[in-house]
This record gives sequence, C-alpha cells and structure tokens, in this order.
Amino acid sequence: MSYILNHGDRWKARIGEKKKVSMRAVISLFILLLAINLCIAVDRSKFKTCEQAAFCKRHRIQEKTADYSVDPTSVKANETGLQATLTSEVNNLKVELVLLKDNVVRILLDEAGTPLRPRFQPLIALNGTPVHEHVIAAEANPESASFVTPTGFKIIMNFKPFRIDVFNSKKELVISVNSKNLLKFEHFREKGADAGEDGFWEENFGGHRDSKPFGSSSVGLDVSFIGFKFLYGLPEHADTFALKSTTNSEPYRLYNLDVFEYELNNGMSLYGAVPYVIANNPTQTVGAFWLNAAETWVDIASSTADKGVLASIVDKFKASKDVPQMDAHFISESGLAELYLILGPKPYDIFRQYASLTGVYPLPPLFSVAYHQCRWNYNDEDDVAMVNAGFDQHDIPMDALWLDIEHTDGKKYFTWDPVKFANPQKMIDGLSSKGRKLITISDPHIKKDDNYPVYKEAKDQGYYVKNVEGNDFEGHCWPGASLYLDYMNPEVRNYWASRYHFDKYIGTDKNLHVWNDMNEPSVFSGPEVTMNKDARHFGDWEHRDIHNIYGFLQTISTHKGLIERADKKVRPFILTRSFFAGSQRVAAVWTGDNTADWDHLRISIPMMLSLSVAGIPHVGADVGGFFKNVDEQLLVRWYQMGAFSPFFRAHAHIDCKRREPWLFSDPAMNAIRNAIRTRYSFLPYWYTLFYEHSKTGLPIIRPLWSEFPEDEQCYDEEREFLIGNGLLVRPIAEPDVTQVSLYLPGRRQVWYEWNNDKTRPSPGAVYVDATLETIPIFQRGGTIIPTRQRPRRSSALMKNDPLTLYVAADTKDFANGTIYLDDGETYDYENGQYLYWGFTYKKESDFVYTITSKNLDPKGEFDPDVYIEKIVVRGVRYYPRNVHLYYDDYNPEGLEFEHIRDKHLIVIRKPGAYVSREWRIDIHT
Ligand code: MIG
Repeated sequence: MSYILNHGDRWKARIGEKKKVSMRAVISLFILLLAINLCIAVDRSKFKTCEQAAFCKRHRIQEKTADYSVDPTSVKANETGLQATLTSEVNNLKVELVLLKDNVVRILLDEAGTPLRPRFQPLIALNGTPVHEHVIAAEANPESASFVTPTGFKIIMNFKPFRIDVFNSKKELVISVNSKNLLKFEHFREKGADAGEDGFWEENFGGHRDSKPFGSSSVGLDVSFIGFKFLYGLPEHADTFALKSTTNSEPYRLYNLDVFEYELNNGMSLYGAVPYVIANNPTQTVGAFWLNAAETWVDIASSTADKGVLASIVDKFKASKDVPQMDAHFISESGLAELYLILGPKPYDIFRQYASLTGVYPLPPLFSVAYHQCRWNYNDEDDVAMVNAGFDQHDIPMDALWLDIEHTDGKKYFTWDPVKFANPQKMIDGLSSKGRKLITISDPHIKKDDNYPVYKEAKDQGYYVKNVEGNDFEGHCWPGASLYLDYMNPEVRNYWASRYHFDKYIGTDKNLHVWNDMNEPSVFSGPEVTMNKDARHFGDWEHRDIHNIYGFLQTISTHKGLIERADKKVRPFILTRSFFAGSQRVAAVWTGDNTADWDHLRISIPMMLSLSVAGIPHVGADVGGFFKNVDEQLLVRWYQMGAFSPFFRAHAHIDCKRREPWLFSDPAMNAIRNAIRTRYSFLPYWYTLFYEHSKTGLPIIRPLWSEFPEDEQCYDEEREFLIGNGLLVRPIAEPDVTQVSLYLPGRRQVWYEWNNDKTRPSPGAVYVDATLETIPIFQRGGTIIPTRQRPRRSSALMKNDPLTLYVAADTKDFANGTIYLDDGETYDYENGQYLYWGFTYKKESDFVYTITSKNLDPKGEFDPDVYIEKIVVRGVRYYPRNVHLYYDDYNPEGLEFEHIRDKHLIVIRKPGAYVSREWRIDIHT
C-alpha cells in the first residue's frame, strides 16, 4: 500500500513547517519526499468518474431517449437561419440555427416557454458578437427545412426525429447532429414536483455535499462526423493527440482541476478546457465547438456509418458503404446546448474560422518567445543576481527570470518578502540592464488576514465568491485560510487589474510580467481540490455554471491591469495554468505540474498540439519536468524539446535539486547552451509566426496533417510536428538514442536536413543522427526562413543584429518566406512601426535564378538598421557563375559566394541588403 499525498496534506505540511515543526509535519514531509521519489501517481479516488457524476451517468446510459421532433408548424425561416420548437414526452425546447460569417453555423437549444431560471452562456469565450450571414435558398417541406451557405454547404433540419445534417459543396454528408438521438435536456423544475432521479437534487462525493438548490439542469447532444477516422482537440488531457474512442473507458472530462501528479494516457481532467473537436480527412476539415462553461464530459466513438440511422443518406452520397464515422457526445452539467459547426473546408479555413469566433493570441512581446528561467523558488535577491550572472558567465541567452510564491510576504500576492526581497526595483533593474524581465506569480486565493489590504478591501467591498449560505466562501490554499475573488463581477476585475498598477504593486515597473497559477480555482479543502459547485457568483450564478471560465476571467482581469499600468504602451505577458476557449486573447498556457520522466517529455507534444489546434498557440511544458529530480540526459532532451515549443521555460518543484544549466557536466551544459542558442537563432522566424497567427489564426506549431491534410500517413503522428509551414522537428523523447527514424510528409515535397543540408524526398521514413547534441530538424523545400546567428545575452540585445536567410528550393526551384519585425515591446506597431516583408526565390530562366525582397504591407513603416549578412540556398542543382545585388538606384556589384557542389548549396556572404528595402539578387548560371 502506498500512501499518496494530496494538496491538502501538502498544505498542512507546509503550514506545520512554518509554525512549530510538529511531528506530523515531519512525517508528512517525509512521506512527500517518498511520494515524489518513489511512487508518482495521481490519487484517482479524489476525482470523479462519469459514473460518480450523476448527470454524466444519466446522459451516458440513457434508458430511454427523449425522441425530440420538430413541430412543423413552429418552423420560422429568416434571412440568416431557422427557428423551431422541439417537442418530446419530457419537455419542449426551442432551437435556433444561425449562419455566421465565414462558414460557421450556430445551433442553440434552450427550454421553450418561460424557464424557472436562466441558463449561463459563456459569451466571454467569444471575440465579440459573431456576425450573421445571409442564407441562400431557404426551403421547407413537411419533413425538413434547409438552407445553403454562400460556399455551397447545405444545412438540413430534419423534423422527425430532430436531426441536423450538413452537406458540403460536393453534396457529401459531413456532419450530423443528434443522429444518435442522444439529445437530453433537463429542464428546471420545482423541488418536490419531481423527485428526480439519483443525484438530481443533491449529491455527495469525497465527503463533500453538493446541495443543488436548483436541481439538475444538464444538457447533452451528439455530433457525428461522417467520412472521418480522426478527431483532435478537447484540451486539456495528458493523452494522445488523435482522440481515442471512449466506448470502453471513461469519457474525456473537461472540468478545470489542479490534479496532483497527473498520470498519462487517460481522459481525466486537467487545468483547462476547450470543448472543441476537429475532424480531418483528405478532402475536408471541420470542427464542432460546444460553448459551455460547466463540467463537461465528451464521449468519442468510432464506427462505420453503414450501421447507423444515417445509412440511407450516406448511401445516397458515398460510393462505398463502409464510410468511417466518428461521434462526439457532449454532456454538460448546466447551461445551454450551444454548438458551433466550423465548416472549413480545409485546415487553414477552420483555424481562421475558429479564431474569428474566439479570438487570436495578440502579438506578444518578443522576450516572451525567448527562453525563460524559473524554479520554485529563487530564494532571494542574491540568488536572482547569481542566476542572472550565471547565464552570462556561461554564455547562455536568457530573457526572463521567474519568482514563484515564496517571493511574497506570507503568500500575500502583490507583496514582497521583506527580508529576502527587500529591493525588488533594484532586482528588476539588474535584469533589465541585460534586456531581461522579471515575472512574478499572483494567484486568485486571497489570504484571510485583516492586515492584508487586498483581503480587507475586497472583504469590505463584498468582492468574494459566496458560499451557498450567502457568506464569503472560505477555502484552504497556500496562505492557509483563503477567500476567492469573484471575477464574474466586472468591478472585481477592475479591482484586481488595479492591483498591478505601479502605485499599488510597489517595487515593479514595465519590466515585470505576470504568472497566474492555481486559478482552476485550486481549493485544497474543496471537492476535487476545487470550489464547491453550489458556491455563488455575481449575477446569481452557481459556481457549477461558470467553473471552467473562472481562471479565464482572472487572466482577463490581469491583462487589463498590465495594459493600464503602462498607459497602453507596453505589451503584457501573462502565463496561466487554467484556461478556456478564448483564453488565447490574453494569455499563454503551460501544461502544469508534469514529472521528470521520458513519458512526460513525450506527452508534451500531443498536449501542445491539442492546445494549438484549439486556438491557443503560446504553449509549452515545464522544461526538465516539475516533479522529481531530472537526470542530465533527460534534461538535455527536454531543452531540445523546449527550444521548439512556442513557450520555452525551465521550471522545477521546490524539493528538486537546483538545475541551472551550468550545474551539469560540460557535454550536457554545451548541449543545453546549443539548444537555447538554436531557439534564439530562430527567433525572427518564431516572431514572424506569432505575427501571422495574430492575422490568420494559424497555429504556431502544427500537426503534420494541417499542412499535408491529404497525407493519411501522418494523421496520428505525434512524435514530430511543424513550426509554421517551414520547419519539421522530431525532438528526441526516448532515452539513449543516437539515431532515429521519422516520417517526412507530402508528395513531390523535398526536405533538407537542417544540420547537414542533406536533401530528403518525401513521403517516406528517413533515418537520421540524433546524438545527444543533435535535434533532428528539417526545412521544407519551398520555404525561406529568417534567422539571427549571433549569440547574445537576451533577445533585446539582438534587436539590430543582421539576418541570415535560409532558402530551400522545392522541386520547381521556387521558395518564399516572410519576416515581421518591430520594436518587440510596445504597441507602436499598431501605428505603423513594423515591417512585414516577403522573400521569393525563383528560376527566371535557365540562366538566372533570383532572390527578391518585397514589402508585403505598405502600412508598415519600421525602418531598422537591419541587413542581411548571409544567404544560404539549399537544393541548388545548377552551377552558379556570378551573383549580383540590385537596388533600384544601385549599380550591381558582384557578391562573394561559395558553391558547395556535393551539398547542392550556395552560400552568399555579406550581400549587405537591407531588410527594409526592396532588392533583387541574381544568380547567373
Ligand atoms: O500547488 O506556486 O503548477 O508551477 O511552481 C503548487 C507553486 C502550486 C503549482 C504550479 C507550479 C508552481 C507551484 N504551484
């Protein structure tokens, strides 16, 4: 029998430590160490299964479905969609279908008539009100009503039973809603009028009672994707990228929780939730976004369509009977049944469509894309100074140093430990002088202490979440007895925002950015380590209604504060643990408390990809692994993974040995330095991708299928991924590897090994070197990638460094790429202080190949002193005789170049071409 510590015990252990070192604390600490070193495992009994959540159980095993049908006389068509009433033996519902701009259809179901209570709609997830679109060819007959979208999709609402079918422009059935007739909608009712089933009016779990004063109001709906074998999305789970059938296991759960020592390969809840699934096949990519902030379970099933109710319609449109099908069954504890069908048809389309619905990640400050150094905790100002200097002594770039909860005065956020951090401003200056930032943590639990102004003010203003009796909700967290700010209240959000103002958060300036942790919220003393569901929020909502947006609301408020404090001049950076759909508008996300083992390293790829395709692009996992001590080899490999993760931060648990890179052997430190320098060399490319994401919604890192949707080989690929469209990386996540095989996707596609310029055709597997210093990276033929090759202490110091362009020819001797540059820090880019330029390489004739630079956005006026110091052309199959640079007003001069024949390379040295001027380079053969 192993005794596993939970948060509560850890909390008690820490409190004990502070006061008197009691025997109990000593034992607890001992057990904690044991738990960390020997038996890392989540305590599953702390968390519900579907069976233990009464509503989930009822939806999953419906003894009898409600058989909703549309009342034909109720159907109303309007310019942008349809409305109707659904009837059943159980209750009546109203349904609304609305066509939205850019091929999105919204389906909204609510109780008909006048319900006893309103249902919560988490509109905060949406980036403003979606714009409606006019439908084409609305039709109705006794069996169905339908309309067509401007791109030729036909949406049919079938009356009996109620079902919505979506046909693409090739008249193939691609989505069918309620095809399994699982629609279930528990209406509000008077207590007593209906005794209800088990757990309807009250529920107990783990010694906690959920009083359910309004009874159950759960909703559930199924969506079938016809012609698909693969679904993705639904973060956050420590599981495979391609969603698995849950027919013989627990459904995927979305209920933001602080899960201590989470395990891999299951659908248990983690810290964040995006109820969005994507289906992809070679010709069609679609998505379904379930807008609901309550506890949600999602069952996934895989089948062939010929066995279901859809057989006849599928038959009509598909040649084969064995049409694959994937089903998603969404089950939520309360709220509306609100579903957005994102119709594609291609991956780039759904990324754009979903981003226009929930927003993009705005352009982040450049430093946040560079390397971050964190641990729980850097002890004091001397320690910070030492680490700051250590990176310089060892020639390792670093952009941000982080302070965890121990920096505060007794876990009172916005304060400093008076002894250890007596001069915060001086400490920040020490970092700023090297272009570095400080990031401090602020959590949503507020220490119950009348001498803590934040506690006192918020108490006096009534800013806390209330318990079911109407008193301030009190829970245990790091500071001991704690209260939780009610971010549902806009006034509370303003209050929290104001705490970041320089006159309130003493000792800080614009070079301090923020980390919001524990915002699920984590409540050590609460059910499943979170807040009781019957707790009450502003607007008369129960916690159960809004649970999954609690953390999102906190980060919205933090974001507001960081913008306000610097007069809207400096771009903020916020890292959050909890998130919901739309969180990308304000924050980056990391995958929480992982463990220093190879499996956790490996799982970080599918976890990052799931977040990325679900609209949250700035993501990463703790480099090194949070729990347990890390060995050298694993640490090196983790840095290599981090160097290609959108968010790149080393972190460690307080009980772990120190792990700054120079504490390891020379070979390990060198490999770590190389990994970090590699990241810095690609910063111009990363930053350009972040800019492009903010315009197009395209993820920064991408699954192979998003660039090669027709290549079915790569549908379940999760050991390798793409950075933008141009780099493929296969980080090593296995011990003792010196070589590795990997898959190169695409037809008539060429790839170049980054490290040795070898040309590799695709599709197919290749075998490459992967010794400890090596990260297998490939450049895709057809792309041009901007880099900076001069190592510096921080990204800020690279601002005016020259660029090296890597041109990779495709099979037609063509390539292009882009670069975005600005000051990396302010909002001046909104007033034209940026540049966005494109480079093109092409074969003009048998005698001339050109590389040109063109301004892609004339509104950009940024004109830095940045020039191109080197151009490497990969895939050269001709003999260059001379190379010339032309400006409009410039006499061409021959450029120095080298032709490395056996590598098919040309290296053009010192072309001296400015990045903000139009030029052309001719290569004569
Ligand atoms: O319950 O602030 O995930 O990164 O170091 C632990 C201390 C609280 C959890 C975060 C982790 C952080 C730690 N926090």
